[in-house]
Amino acid sequence: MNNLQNKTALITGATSGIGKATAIALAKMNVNLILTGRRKDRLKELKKELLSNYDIKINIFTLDVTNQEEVQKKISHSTIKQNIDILLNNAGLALGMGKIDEGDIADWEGMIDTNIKGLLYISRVVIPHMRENNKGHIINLGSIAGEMTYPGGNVYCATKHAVHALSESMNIDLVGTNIRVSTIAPGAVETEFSNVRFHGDEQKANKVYEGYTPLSADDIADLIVYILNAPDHVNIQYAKIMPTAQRNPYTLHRD
Ligand code: NDP
Ligand code: 8X3
Repeated sequence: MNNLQNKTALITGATSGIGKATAIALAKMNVNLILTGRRKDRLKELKKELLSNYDIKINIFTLDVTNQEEVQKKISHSTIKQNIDILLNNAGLALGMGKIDEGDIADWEGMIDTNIKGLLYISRVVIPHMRENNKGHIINLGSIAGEMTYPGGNVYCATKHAVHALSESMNIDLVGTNIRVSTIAPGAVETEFSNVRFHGDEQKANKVYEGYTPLSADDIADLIVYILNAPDHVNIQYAKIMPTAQRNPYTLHRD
């Protein structure tokens, strides 16, 4: 069953990891794509790859979700905003793992600006059109860090707690419409996430995934497609997905 055929999805952070894997998975379902992120070369490469394999429409443009003016200008373009059936609020990052009294203020601001404010800026532009059309599906990338904090997780965990709260709020504020809102809360997924968190320190990043099989970006994309493809009367509001080796942020079995 493919309920997604010919729909259009806007993905933030489509240049890597979960966003990129979901773009590929949705292309396979015949979904037209609006792919965004800051790295233009990666967007171009992905568009080329997808167009050579799938008969869909793809629009790409660079977008920094922390820049409210840019978000407003680029997403407000009428041909873009009127056609969005699916919004994947995926762009996000962790920066650093310092204790609360040692944290880098620029890192804190980067996480708050991207994970909370960026998600809000995009949603504020897209949701009014979904309401006008009385249809749509918003998927927000939360995390197990949005349920439970862990040492050094402080501000990142706070931003993901905020994402969970905003997702719940979206569902409440959109009651009476056909717009569905889903939060995905993954455990460890091997992407560029840890390289970004440790500011490019490969050794530290690789250690995060040592001794067990982490989730892959494709595992999350599969879940996202399942949630989006559910019949219109089914709203999967919250989905937590973990590697089998991990049961919560602290409880992780390494060989
Ligand atoms: P990646 O680092 O692989 O991908 C992050 C994506 O976000 C990139 O495409 C990046 O694109 C984009 N991005 C970052 N900052 C901005 C910005 N200011 N404006 C626009 N795009 C931005 O990590 P993941 O795929 O793992 O992360 C995706 C989401 O999943 C994040 O919200 C993360 O918090 C969440 N998550 C990840 C988990 C994990 O273990 N990996 C677990 C739970 C949740 P570009 O740099 O080109 O702008
Ligand atoms: C990413 C998962 O546990 O590193 O959100 O915070 S974790």
